[in-house]
Amino acid sequence: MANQERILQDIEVLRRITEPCACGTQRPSYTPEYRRAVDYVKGRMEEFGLKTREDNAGNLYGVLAGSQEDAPKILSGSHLDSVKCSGAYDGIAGVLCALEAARMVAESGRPLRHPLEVMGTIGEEGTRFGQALIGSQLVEGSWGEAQLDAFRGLEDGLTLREAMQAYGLPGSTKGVCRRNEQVKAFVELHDEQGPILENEGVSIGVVENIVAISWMHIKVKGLASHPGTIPMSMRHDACVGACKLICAATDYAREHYDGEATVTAGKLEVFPGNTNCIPSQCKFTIDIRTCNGDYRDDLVRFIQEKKARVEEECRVSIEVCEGMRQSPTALNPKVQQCIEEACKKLGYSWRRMNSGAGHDAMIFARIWPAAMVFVQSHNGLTHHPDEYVPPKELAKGADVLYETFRLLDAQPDE
Ligand code: HGY
Ligand code: MN
Ligand code: MN
Repeated sequence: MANQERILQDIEVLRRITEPCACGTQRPSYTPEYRRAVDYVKGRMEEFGLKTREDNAGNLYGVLAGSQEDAPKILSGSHLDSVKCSGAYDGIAGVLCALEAARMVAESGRPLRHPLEVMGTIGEEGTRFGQALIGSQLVEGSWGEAQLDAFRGLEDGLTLREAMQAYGLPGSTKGVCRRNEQVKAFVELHDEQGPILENEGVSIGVVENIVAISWMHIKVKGLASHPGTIPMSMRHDACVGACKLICAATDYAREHYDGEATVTAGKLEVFPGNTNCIPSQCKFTIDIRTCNGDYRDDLVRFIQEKKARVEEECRVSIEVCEGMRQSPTALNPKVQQCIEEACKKLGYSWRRMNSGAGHDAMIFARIWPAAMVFVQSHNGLTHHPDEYVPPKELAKGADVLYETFRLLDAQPDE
């Protein structure tokens, strides 16, 4: 069985590897703090005989050799970067539980036939560049050299290539893409980041689908003026325009898709930002999530149409750009079946469910048989310093990964 103390020890060390922030953990990609986290996990991998390497994107791999060297690989892991003011489990739990399962294989004296690779992906959250799932999309191959020059840090303006080079990488995608390799399965463990498992008293979530995601970047332009001299009917208030569009989009989603889709304005910047100045510009983001691609498209359409009405009503101009666009992803039924069998063998309660959060598995599912294991999130909290997975539930997740690897390993390769 998993050694929960080992996992917890690693969780607590990584919790403290953070850049200065208002609260919680903050570890953007390609930063000195990210480097320290990778070095720590690398060291823990090597303690148990995993052969470690980092690819040119900064993804970390720890490989436990199998008895049949040329067998397709089993990969498992998640991301090591975080959102701002994050908790200590998002992404990390998946890397550490995969590592614990690998340690269990190493300690069992019964090597798998298939090589087992523990992954720590980079750039999953989009915190630094406003583009998410960077490491996994460079491995999957839909992103490459072009993105290294196209993406710029939201705060420092460095291109992705420059940030990679400053981090000590060559600044090239050479050797990163693995889409043509023989992979048996990619299994990602993650905390559910919602309340369902805990509320139902169920330990494991077997994920069937991951939501479609659209990130809209919206800029409202008005006219800066004095707040005391311009009558309400003569203004070009960029902030009022932004708020009208945000409220219209969220009202529409609640009215038509409550429980099926979500619309969230997570970032909002008002310029010039003086109390005594009518804002001339307001930039904000809208995050759209739903397992139904048609609902997503309808919400994007609604925002585009509402923009025109708000422009007229508020006498502003509005630019709407759909930055990230991910399709809904159905995960691999056979690998899901293995996870269920593992739960039954262990006597752990489980249920099928969808993921409202995006994950690297949604990218790897394009090229490999991919599936996900959810463990409980206490009070459904995440992207929050108080994020918490009860230790015994975390250990159960590692046990399920271990048994899933054994079941996958016993299957003949196609
Ligand atoms: O945005 C997400 O769903 C994840 O936290 N990257
Ligand atoms: Mn996250
Ligand atoms: Mn995550």
